[in-house]
Amino acid sequence: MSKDKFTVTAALPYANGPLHLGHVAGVYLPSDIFVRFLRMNDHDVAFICGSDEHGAAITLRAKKEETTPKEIVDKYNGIIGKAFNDFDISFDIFHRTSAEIHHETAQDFFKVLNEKDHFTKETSQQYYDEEYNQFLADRYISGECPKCQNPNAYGDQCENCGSALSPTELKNPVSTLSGKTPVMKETSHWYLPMERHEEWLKDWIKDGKLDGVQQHDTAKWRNQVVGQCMSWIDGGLRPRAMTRDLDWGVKVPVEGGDGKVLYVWLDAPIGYISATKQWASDNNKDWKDYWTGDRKLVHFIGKDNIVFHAIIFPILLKAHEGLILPDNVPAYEFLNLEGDKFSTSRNWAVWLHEYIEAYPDKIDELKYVLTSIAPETKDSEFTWKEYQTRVNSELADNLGNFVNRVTVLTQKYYDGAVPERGEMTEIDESIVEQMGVFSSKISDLVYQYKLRDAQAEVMNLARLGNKYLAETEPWKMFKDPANEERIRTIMNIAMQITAKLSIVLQPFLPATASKISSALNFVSKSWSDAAEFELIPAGHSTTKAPILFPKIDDALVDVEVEKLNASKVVETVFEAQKKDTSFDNFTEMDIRLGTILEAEKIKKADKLLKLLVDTGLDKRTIVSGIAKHYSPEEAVGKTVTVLMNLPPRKIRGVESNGMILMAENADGELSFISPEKNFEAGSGIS
Ligand code: B3M
Ligand code: ZN
Repeated sequence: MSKDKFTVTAALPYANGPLHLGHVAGVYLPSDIFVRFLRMNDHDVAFICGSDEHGAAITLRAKKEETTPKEIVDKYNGIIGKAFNDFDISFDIFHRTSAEIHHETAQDFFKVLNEKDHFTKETSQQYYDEEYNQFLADRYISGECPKCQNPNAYGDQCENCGSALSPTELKNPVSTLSGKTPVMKETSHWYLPMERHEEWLKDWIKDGKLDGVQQHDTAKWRNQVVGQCMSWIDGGLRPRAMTRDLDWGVKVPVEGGDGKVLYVWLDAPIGYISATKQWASDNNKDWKDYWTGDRKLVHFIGKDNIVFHAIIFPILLKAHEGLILPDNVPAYEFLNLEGDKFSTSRNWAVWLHEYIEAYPDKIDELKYVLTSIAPETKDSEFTWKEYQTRVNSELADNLGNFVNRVTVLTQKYYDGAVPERGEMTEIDESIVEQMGVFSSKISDLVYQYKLRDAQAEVMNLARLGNKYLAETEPWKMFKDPANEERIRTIMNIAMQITAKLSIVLQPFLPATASKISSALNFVSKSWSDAAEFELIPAGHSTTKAPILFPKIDDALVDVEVEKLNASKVVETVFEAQKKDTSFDNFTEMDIRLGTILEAEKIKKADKLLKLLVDTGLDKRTIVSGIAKHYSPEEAVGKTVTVLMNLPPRKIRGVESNGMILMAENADGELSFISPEKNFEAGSGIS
């Protein structure tokens, strides 16, 4: 039977910031494990990634850093690419969507679809910033969420309640470029009428069938992927704009496309194809072999990218004709950090490149922990404490300890030469039998994308080895020469377990596997070898393995947690700007400085203070809702800002003449507004 061929992609990270552990745990590490495993099993595989360099994610970042999009993508492509390299993620290529070959590929793709009438052209009214002379893509508009009233929702989504929005749904929309209210202006775009594809998509996603032919094994698709897609489809698919009015991106290559670029979610997945083209041409291969025929296309992604990879991109691939559709879309849930969501804006993150810089010798430790807690079926959490516990009690005490014992004892007893086995006892036979199942158990799990469980099985093999040594205790028998043969047998079997570990560890902890390999003088890159019992013959010479996993001390945990807390940016949410007023309205208001002469609490009104204020013109009573923020003693003597010409009002039986103006921060605390210079009461404010 010929082996399945694979094209494996990992979501293209936006080149708008560095990678954090959430990205690594939920896309790059699992895809790397999967691919390393496939290679060991002689599958023909291409492992494709690159940076996503278009879209508002980039242009907004450029604005924030006060530089150009080009500078931004160059900077972060460099940082991300280096981190992948240092972390030893084994992409065949890490490409970029700003490359010429990508622009051509995406444009050709668009033209093919356009010629085949897969787009419709529609005219609509969209928000436009008159100061910047620019149409505003979704992310360039913010306003109040109609569902939860969050004042800072974006035109495509409210990050507070998670609702998907369209820009026109926002209340009090403002342009994030100028801060002004945008106007409506007509524009036309190419749309993908997704509703045309509903029928085949249903069969394909639910049953894995296309035109009645079985394409993929739906049983292997994760529930949340099928669930999310079906709820999208059941909600009714609608036309989606495939172009945008922007100047950063892949230019629309057909007539009428001036000033427009491809929608980033059209161009980015095509990035997988253009990256394959580049890699193929660098390696004397034909890219088409990787996108046509009987080949399995697998997209590793985060859950926020599901519909793009399991609905929109498949529609595009099928419409293009001749290209394969994904065989699976293993999507990951989110990883949290120390009780909170990873957040770039709040700087609540462990950055991959910073970890590597701080702990260059602890790459496999991080890989191990991230795979152990990978958010395969639900959100999970990284804490430095758990990192420490897992490294110390699992890697060091289990795996490291076993390998160390075996190689040290072999050194001590036999100068490193693997001893010959003698008669096997019942316990030996049982160990050999148990050892036999690991490679197939692990591989079954990997083929089902259950990498957490697969790695746990690898650790179980080490555990089996430790248990064997603990039960047989060769070091205790060593003193009695009568046990010589028995000890040889035990140590030989223990050595076979160690050799097996050096194979099955490779996809997960490649650096550790090669440390063990070099201590044993034994290298196998073939998974099928792991099914064998006898991997190293008697007489083969080995050396002592280094300490594989030094213990993590409390100080590291303290330093890292401290660092996180110190760098956390507390997010402040202020109310959105109010709608326009007029200058006349403003000048009508009489605002002056006043001095508080007396202050007292009002009975049964715990928020109110009754103040006597010297306004320079008179002394008047004003009732103010500041009692939670100022005691009467604190208030007396303060210079404050007074709105004078508000009509008198009775509050709790007391007539209030005017209003004390207060500043309010995002936490709802109030502060008097006092002049920076020592001005007297009565000074006007304008
Ligand atoms: N850059 C979105 C993201 O990083 C996007 C993935 C593209 S994959 C084609 O979440
Ligand atoms: Zn909301």
